[in-house]
Amino acid sequence: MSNASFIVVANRLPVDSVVDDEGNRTWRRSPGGLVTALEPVLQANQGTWIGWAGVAGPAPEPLETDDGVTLLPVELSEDEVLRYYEGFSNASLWPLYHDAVEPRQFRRSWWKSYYEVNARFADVCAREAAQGAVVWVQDYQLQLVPGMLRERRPDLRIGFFLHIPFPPVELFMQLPHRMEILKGLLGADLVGFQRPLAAQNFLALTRHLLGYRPRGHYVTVDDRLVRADAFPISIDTAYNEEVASSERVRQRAKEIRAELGDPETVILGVDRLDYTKGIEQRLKAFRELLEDGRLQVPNAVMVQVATPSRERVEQYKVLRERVERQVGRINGEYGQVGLPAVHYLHQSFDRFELSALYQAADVMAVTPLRDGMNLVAKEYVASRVDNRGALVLSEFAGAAGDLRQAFLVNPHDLTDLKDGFVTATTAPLDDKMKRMRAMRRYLRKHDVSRWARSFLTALGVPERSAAYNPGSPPTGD
Ligand code: ADQ
Repeated sequence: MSNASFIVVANRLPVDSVVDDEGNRTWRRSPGGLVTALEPVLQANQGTWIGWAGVAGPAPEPLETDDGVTLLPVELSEDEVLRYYEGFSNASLWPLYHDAVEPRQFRRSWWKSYYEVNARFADVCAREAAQGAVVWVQDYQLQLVPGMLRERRPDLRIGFFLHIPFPPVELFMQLPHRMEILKGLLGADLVGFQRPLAAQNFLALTRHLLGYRPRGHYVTVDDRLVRADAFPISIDTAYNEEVASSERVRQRAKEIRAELGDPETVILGVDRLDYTKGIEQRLKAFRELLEDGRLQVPNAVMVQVATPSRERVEQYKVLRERVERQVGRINGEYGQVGLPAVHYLHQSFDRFELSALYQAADVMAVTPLRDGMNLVAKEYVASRVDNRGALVLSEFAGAAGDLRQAFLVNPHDLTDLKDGFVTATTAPLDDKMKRMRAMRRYLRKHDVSRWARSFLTALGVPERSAAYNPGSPPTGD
């Protein structure tokens, strides 16, 4: 047994293993909200992050960062990437948990691989954890880990956080091996969700499937109390504001507007190219608005950034083709020479370019059919240091529970979606600024470090979480 007192277990490490031109293996940091949130706790405890390094084949050697954090890669074979990750995680669980907005697929070989990979993560963690350590397991790819870990190490304090929605009972019941998944999650002391409704769905399921009697946020499992509650994730607000305030970003935002032909209205979408994000519905709404003459090119243009995602999964290939065909059709019908109606970018950008895009956008369209939270909505608000711009936000994004002053729409209702765009475009400036100010205030208070702190405090980690040291181990095994 090793001596890690704080462990994060996630499908991916916060770094990618890459092979450079000379064939040497190096690490590339992949900065993200989760890393920012967890870094202080990991550093204070000389913690360990367990995850896949992003390339199939034997796991690279563990890496110790300058801050004393250990990154521990877990091996995934090519076949496991196909079955555990692309299969069960992304073609079975992902669509089902997002209200089955696309049909889910089930294959028995995918489940077997999901089970085996989860067991591997649990084994590595059980080996690394110090007596009484705190373990925080992340997301839908690892739902069996809490249960497997508890079997191996009952002395641990285990938290689990689901980044995506948790479906209502009727939908969850479709899932083969539903019982194992539910029991896997119940291995945790604390199961965290983005929204209160998700926690309620989960607790209702323990009653429905297992005959338990949840009370408030708690359910008793054997002689343990498991808490299920909402912890809406957020962003590093101060960092987003800092980037947005830089001269470089301000200049670039002006440039972008000029490059777009200085239109009156720039509507922006920034999403992973995923069918849950409602990109097709958004494009359809924009096309109909042009058709109806309620918006006109070149006064109004749309920029759609669609980050490449899960490109080997069939549904994602089909989606890309459909979106690109749709963009082509809109530009064919409504574009002018040198002035397309939709600027489509299938690329990743750095924080500066994204921030400049946010600042260049009069209307930000965040209209997923279903989304756990949606950080793009929050990044847009935090980046509007000028208090301008308007956020059109889907009621089905977890973010709608936090950003209440957004222009809320139902993306399943095309008329409502179109009206939302027009209202956001034409609302008086003082109304828009009032909304933006209120949302910015909210995000200043509710940032990602508060999210991590509140989860860890609920898990029993003392309030001074960044300097947390678990002291004397609780009794257990
Ligand atoms: P995602 O589905 O990936 O996350 P989201 O919350 O919107 O969705 O986060 C996307 C992130 O990627 C944002 O930080 C955004 O800035 C970045 N990004 C998007 N396009 C980019 C581009 N072209 N270049 C560079 N960066 C880009 C899942 C859940 C969400 C939940 C998060 C966190 O599906 O609902 O909010 O986890 O819990």
